[in-house]
Amino acid sequence: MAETKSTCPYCGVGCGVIIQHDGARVIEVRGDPEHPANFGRLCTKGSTLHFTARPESRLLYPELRTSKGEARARVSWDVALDTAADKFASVIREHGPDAVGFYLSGQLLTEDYYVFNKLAKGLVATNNVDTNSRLCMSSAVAAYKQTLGADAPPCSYEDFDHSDCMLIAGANPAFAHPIAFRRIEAAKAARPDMKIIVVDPRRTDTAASADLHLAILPGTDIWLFNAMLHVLLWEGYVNMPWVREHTEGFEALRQVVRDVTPAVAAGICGVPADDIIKAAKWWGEAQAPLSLWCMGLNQSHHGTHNGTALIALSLALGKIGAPGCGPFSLTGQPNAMGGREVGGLSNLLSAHRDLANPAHRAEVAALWGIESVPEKPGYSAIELFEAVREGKVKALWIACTNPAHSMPQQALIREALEKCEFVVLQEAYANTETAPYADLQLPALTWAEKEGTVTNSERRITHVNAAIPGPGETRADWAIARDFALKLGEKLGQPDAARLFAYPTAESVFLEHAESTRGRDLDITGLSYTLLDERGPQQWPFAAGASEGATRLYADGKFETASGKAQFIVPATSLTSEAIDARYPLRMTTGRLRDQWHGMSRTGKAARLYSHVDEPRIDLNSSDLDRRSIADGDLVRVKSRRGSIVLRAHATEEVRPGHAFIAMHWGRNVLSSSGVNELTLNKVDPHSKQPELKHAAIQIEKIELPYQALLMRSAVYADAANQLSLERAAALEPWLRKFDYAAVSLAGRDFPSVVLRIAHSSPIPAEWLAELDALMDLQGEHCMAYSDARRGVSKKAIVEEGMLTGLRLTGETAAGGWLKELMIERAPTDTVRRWLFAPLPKAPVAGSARGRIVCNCLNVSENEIRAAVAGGANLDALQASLKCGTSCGSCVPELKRLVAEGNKAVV
Ligand SMILES: Nc1nc2c(c(=O)[nH]1)N[C@H]1C(S)=C(S)[C@@H](COP(=O)(O)OP(=O)(O)OC[C@H]3O[C@@H](n4cnc5c(=O)[nH]c(N)nc54)[C@H](O)[C@@H]3O)O[C@H]1N2
Ligand SMILES: Nc1nc2c(c(=O)[nH]1)N[C@H]1C(S)=C(S)[C@@H](COP(=O)(O)OP(=O)(O)OC[C@H]3O[C@@H](n4cnc5c(=O)[nH]c(N)nc54)[C@H](O)[C@@H]3O)O[C@H]1N2
Ligand code: SF4
Ligand SMILES: [Mo]
Repeated sequence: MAETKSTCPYCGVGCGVIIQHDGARVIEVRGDPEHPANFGRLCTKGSTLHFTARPESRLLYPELRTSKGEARARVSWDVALDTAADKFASVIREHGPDAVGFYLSGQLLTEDYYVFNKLAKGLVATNNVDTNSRLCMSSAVAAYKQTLGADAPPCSYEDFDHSDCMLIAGANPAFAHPIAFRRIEAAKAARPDMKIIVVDPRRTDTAASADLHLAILPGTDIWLFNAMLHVLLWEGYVNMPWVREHTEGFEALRQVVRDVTPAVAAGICGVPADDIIKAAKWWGEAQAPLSLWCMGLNQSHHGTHNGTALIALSLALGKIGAPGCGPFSLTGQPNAMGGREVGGLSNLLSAHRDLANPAHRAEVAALWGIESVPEKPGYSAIELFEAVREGKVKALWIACTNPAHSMPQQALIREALEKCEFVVLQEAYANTETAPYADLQLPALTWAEKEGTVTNSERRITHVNAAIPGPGETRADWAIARDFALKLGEKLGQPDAARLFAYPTAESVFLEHAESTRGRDLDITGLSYTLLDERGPQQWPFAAGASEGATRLYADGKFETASGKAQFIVPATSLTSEAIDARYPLRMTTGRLRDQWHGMSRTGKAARLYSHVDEPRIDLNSSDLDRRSIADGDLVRVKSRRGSIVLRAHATEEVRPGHAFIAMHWGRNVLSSSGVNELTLNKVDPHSKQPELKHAAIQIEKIELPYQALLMRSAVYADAANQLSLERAAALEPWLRKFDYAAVSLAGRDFPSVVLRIAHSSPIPAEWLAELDALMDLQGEHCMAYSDARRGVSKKAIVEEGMLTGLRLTGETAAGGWLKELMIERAPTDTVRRWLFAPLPKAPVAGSARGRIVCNCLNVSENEIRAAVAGGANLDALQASLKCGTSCGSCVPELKRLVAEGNKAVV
C-alpha cells in the first residue's frame, strides 16, 4: 500500500490527510501527524473520506445536449470544448464579453481558480467571474478590508493556546470546524481559567460548552458588540494611546455607542444586560482576547458591519498581532482563502488587488502581458443569476458548486438556469441538483486525484498531491479551463491565448500566481511545490529569501490602509431584513450538521454519516409544537413568503421559543422539495453583496398525510450493499417529487441500506408501489408479504441468509424504527416472520431502539450513552466503558452535553 500526502477537501481548518491507496483505489485515510493544522487528527467527515472516493456516482464523460428539453449524450472532450468555445465565442461576438459569466467555488484549488480568473479577466475581458465565496466569506473579506486594509486574517490556530478570552460569534465550530474546536477544548482543559463566550441564537454544542452563552435574537450582533464597546469605554478598558496612534475613526464610533447601553442592547438582543456587561468585562480584562466568527455574522444583510463591529472590539484594546489576540474569521471552504488570493471575485484582481484601482489593473495587465483588464465591475453571485434570469448573461460556466441547491430563493435560480441559453457544469459527481440544467457537463478530477495548493483559515498553504488517477475521462479543473481558453482564443481570433495559457503543469500555474504576489501583503514569492514538500505547509506572507511565514500580522501596529492606520467603522443598525409578523411568526435560521457537507454529493455517499441525523427535519422548541398541537416527529408544512416545503418537526431545547432551524444540506436529491433555500430570500449586504442566508420569517402548520410508506433495502455482501444502495438512492430521486413528502437516505455502516420514507395525502397507487418495489428490488423468491386490505396495511420483508435485507411497510410504519435497526445491525430475524404475519402492526417490545448514533467512529448510540449517564457515568467513564469520543472526538461536545443534561435531571 502506498501513501500520499494531501489535505481534507471539506472545511477551512485545512487538515492534512495521508491517503492510503494501491495506486488505483483509495483504501483508507489517516490524519497527517506532521500537518500543523491537525497534527494527525481528523473529524467524522475527514476520517470517512475513503467512502466517498469511489467511482460509483462520479461523472465520467463529457455530456452534451444539442437542444433544450433533450437528454444529454456522451461526447468526446474535443467536441465538448469545441462546442462550448463556439457558443461562448458567438455570444461574445454578438452581445459583448459581459454576456457570459463564470460561477466558481471555494473548493477549487488555487491553480484552478487562477486559470479561470485569467480566462475571464484576461481573455474574455469580462469581470463576470464570481464564486460561492460570495455566499460565504465575502462579508469577512469586506470587513477586513474596511478596517485593516487587506483581506488578511491576522491570527493562527496556535493563538487558541495563548488566548485567555475567546469570543465565538455566529459560529458553531463544534460542528463546522471540529478539529479547530478540538484545539480550543485542549486549550481550555490546559488553562481552565480561560473564558469562552459564545454568541449564537441557538444552544449549539459550541454554546453549551461555553462559560457564557449569549443567545441573542438573530441579526442583533451589532447591538451587542456596540454595547460591549460602551462598557469597555465606561470601565476604562479602551487603550486610548494605542487607538490614537494606530487607528482612525474612533470618535465617530464612540458617539454612536455612547447611547448603546447594556440595557438598551439587552432589549434589542433579548439577553440580560448583566450578561452583556460580564462579557465586556471578561473581554476588557483579558491579556489576550481572541474573537472567532463565521456564517452567523457573514450571512446577513449587514454582514460586513457585523464583522467590523466585532473587529472594533480588538482594535479598541489595541489587542491585535500579539499571541492569542485578534479577530479571526473562520474560513468555511477548504480553499476560499486561495480564491481570494487570486482575486476570484467579481470586484477583485490577482494577489489582493482591487478592480476599482487603475494602478492595480495596470499591474495585472502588465503581469499577463495584455493591454488592459476590463474596468467595469462584474456581477456578484446574486447579481449574476439575476442577469442570467433577465437574459443579459446568455452563457454561464459553473464549476465545483451546486447553485440549484445552495443559492437563496431557489425559484429564481431555477428560472435563471432554465432560461440560460447555454449552461456548462464542471463537476466531479453526476446528478447534482444543478445537473438537470446543464447543456454541457464536464467531468472533473476531485480529491485524491488532483494536484495543486490550498490555503486554510490561518493563511497556511499546503501542497495537495494526487494519489490515484481519476476514473473515466475526468480532467483537472485548471486543465479544463486552460483547454477551453486555448479553443476560445482560436474562435475569437486572439493569438495571445496560446501564450497566456501555456501551462504544462499545475506547478507552472502556481509559479505565475506566486510571481503576481511580489511586493503585495500576501507575497509568496519564496514558496514553491518543492519547498512545501520539503518543509511542509507554510503561512503567508513568505517572500523570496524569507525563512518562514508569518504567524501573525500587524504586530507593528501598521495596517494596509492608505494611512497605515486601522479604521473604526460606524456600523449599520438594522436587524434582519425580514421581520416576523402575525402571518410569519417564527424566526428561521439555517446552518450545518456535524456529519454532512453542503449538498451532500460526497458525505451523502457514506452511509454512516446519516446516523447522527437520519432524516431531514426542522428544529423547533417544544413549546411551539405544543401550542400548535404538533407532536415531535409529525410532518409540518413550513412556509415563507418565497415558498413552502414539508419537513418532519423535531422538538429540541437548542432553539428558543419562536425560533426554528433547518440544516442547509437536504435538497432535491434527497427530499420532495428543494429544501431550505426554497424559503430563504436574496437580500444582500450592500458592501459585500453577500446574501442573508441565515434569516427568514416563516410559519408552520401541521399537515395530515395519512398514507405512509417505508421502504428499505440492503444486500447480503458489504460491497454490493454499498454500490446497490447508492444506485438505488440515485434511481429514486425522480420519484421524490411525486409525493407530498418523501425523503431518501442511507443507513448502516458496513452493510449500507437505502431508506425511502413517504407520506402522502391520498392513497399511494399500487402501480407506484410496484415500480418502487422494482427499483429497490423488493421482490423475488426471498420476499414474504402480508397484506390486510381492510385496514390498508401491507408488509413485505426479504430475509436472505438469515438476515433482514429488505422491507416495505405501508399504511402503518410504527415498527419502522425497530426493523431498521434489525436490518442495520444484521440481527437474527427469527422474530420477523412472526411479526410479519401478525394482524397487529406493533413492534415486539423486546427490540428496544438504540436511537441516534452519537459517536460515529465507535458506533455508540444516544440511548446507550443516556443509560450510562443515568447510571452515574461522567465523560471519562463514558470514554472508558463505551469508548465513545475516544477516536476523532467530534462527539465530545455532545457527550459533555448529555452528561450535563443527565446531571440536571438527577437534581
Ligand atoms: N459539518 C460541516 N462543516 C462545515 C460545512 C458543512 O457543510 N458541514 N461547511 C463549511 C463552510 S463552507 C462554512 S461557511 C462553515 C460555516 O460554519 P458556521 O458558520 O460555524 O456554521 P453554520 O451552522 O452555518 O452557522 C453558525 C451559527 O450561526 C448561528 N446564527 C444564525 N443567525 C445568527 C445571528 O444572527 N447571530 C449569531 N451570532 N449567530 C447566528 C446559527 O445558529 C449557527 O449555529 O462550515 C464549514 N464546515
Ligand atoms: N440556506 C443556506 N444556504 C447556504 C448556506 C447556509 O448556511 N444556509 N451556506 C452557503 C455557503 S457558506 C456555502 S460555502 C455554499 C456551498 O454551496 P455549494 O458550493 O453549492 O456546495 P457543495 O455541495 O460543496 O458544492 C460543491 C460541488 O463541487 C463538486 N466537486 C467536488 N470536488 C470537485 C472538484 O474537484 N472539481 C469540481 N469541478 N467539482 C467538484 C461537488 O460534487 C459539489 O457538487 O452554500 C451556501 N448556501
Ligand atoms: S476539521 Fe474535519 S472537515 Fe475540517 S478539514 Fe479537518 S478533517 Fe476535514
Ligand atoms: Mo461556506
